[in-house]
Amino acid sequence: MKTRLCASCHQELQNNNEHAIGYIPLDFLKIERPLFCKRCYDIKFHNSINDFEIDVSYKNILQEIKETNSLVILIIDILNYRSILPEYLNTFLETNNSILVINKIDLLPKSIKKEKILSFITNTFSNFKIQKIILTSTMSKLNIPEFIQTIETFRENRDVYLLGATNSGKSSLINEYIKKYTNKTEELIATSFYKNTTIRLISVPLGNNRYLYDTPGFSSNLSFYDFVDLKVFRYIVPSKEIKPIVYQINRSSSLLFGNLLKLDIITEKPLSIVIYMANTIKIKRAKTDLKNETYTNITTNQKEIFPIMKSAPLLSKYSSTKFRINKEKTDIYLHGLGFLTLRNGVDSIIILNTPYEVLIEEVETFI
Ligand SMILES: Nc1nc2c(ncn2[C@@H]2O[C@H](COP(=O)(O)OP(=O)(O)OP(=O)(O)O)[C@@H](O)[C@H]2O)c(=O)[nH]1
Ligand SMILES: [Mg+2]
Repeated sequence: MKTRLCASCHQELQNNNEHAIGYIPLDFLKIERPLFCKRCYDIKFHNSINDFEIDVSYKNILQEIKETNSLVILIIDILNYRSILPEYLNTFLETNNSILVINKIDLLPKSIKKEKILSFITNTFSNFKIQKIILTSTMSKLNIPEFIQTIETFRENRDVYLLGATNSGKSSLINEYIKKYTNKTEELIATSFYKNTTIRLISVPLGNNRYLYDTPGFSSNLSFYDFVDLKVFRYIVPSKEIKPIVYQINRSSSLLFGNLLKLDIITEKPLSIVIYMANTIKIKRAKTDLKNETYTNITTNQKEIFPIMKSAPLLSKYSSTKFRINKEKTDIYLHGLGFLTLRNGVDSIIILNTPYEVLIEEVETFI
């Protein structure tokens, strides 16, 4: 039988091993129209995903990029901005010209000015060789023509690679590019609200034997994205514009965000805390000194708290990050979960307890 490729992930279709990539039931292989492997079919039509190992080495991809002098476009999810910087990429960015695309801008409240986001990102990446920064959204179609034009302008007859953390929107952005040149929806790459959707390199022909490459997203091990399971993942990534929630805190207390975050606030005077996170996360006030058992009971038994990672360790094993607030307005960014703005909290102490060692940092304000 002749070799056929999945129309979405471009993997060779096979019907020998149901647990390997490219699997398709035999009967489908006989059909003479574009076909999807079972994994892509399930992603596209059932919104469900089969976990497979990522099938590439980033070191090899970066080596290939260097050798071919290809154009690199880094896709950054605005809610997970530092996750593009695993160690090896860090060194790469210091020496190679790249373009930064800050995607999912539609998730931020409209009141946040684009200029502020741009200046925040420009400062954050000021040590790297960046040729251009674009803010995009494939949802609200923000700057999509500019994104496509940037590829055309900067590629100079070279290959182009889109790199970035998982779920940043690489495949969705490439689909915007494909849509400009074809109206065949079956050629679009599979995307999903899960992590690790793309598991191998996918090449889109640009003509003249040049290609636009979609790559599997990488893990940085500093984001909630890298630690939570697929079920919880889809609830911590907002699906629409975040509606900030304001809490007034008058005395020492805690806020529980599912069992992903216990926020202890030690305050002398009233403090206002604005929470920018997926509105699917249910927050509950609680006492600060919870015993393991009480915390476990609250986070397993109560319907008003969500989402819950079943495999989370005991509360006493959570990692804690402490901030003493010394400004009238302070922004704290929790990678992959969202951010907080604290107002009037000078001298308050904030302790963020999480089941995983994620990166939590005070950032230059962009709100
Ligand atoms: N709100 C919003 N969601 C987006 C945007 N771009 C992509 N998404 C969604 O984000 C999710 C991930 O998109 P993908 O294109 O699959 O992301 P990816 O970077 O290819 O992910 P991996 O293949 O896992 O590395 C999907 O549910 C997309 O619909 C955007 O601009 N705004
Ligand atoms: Mg992808």
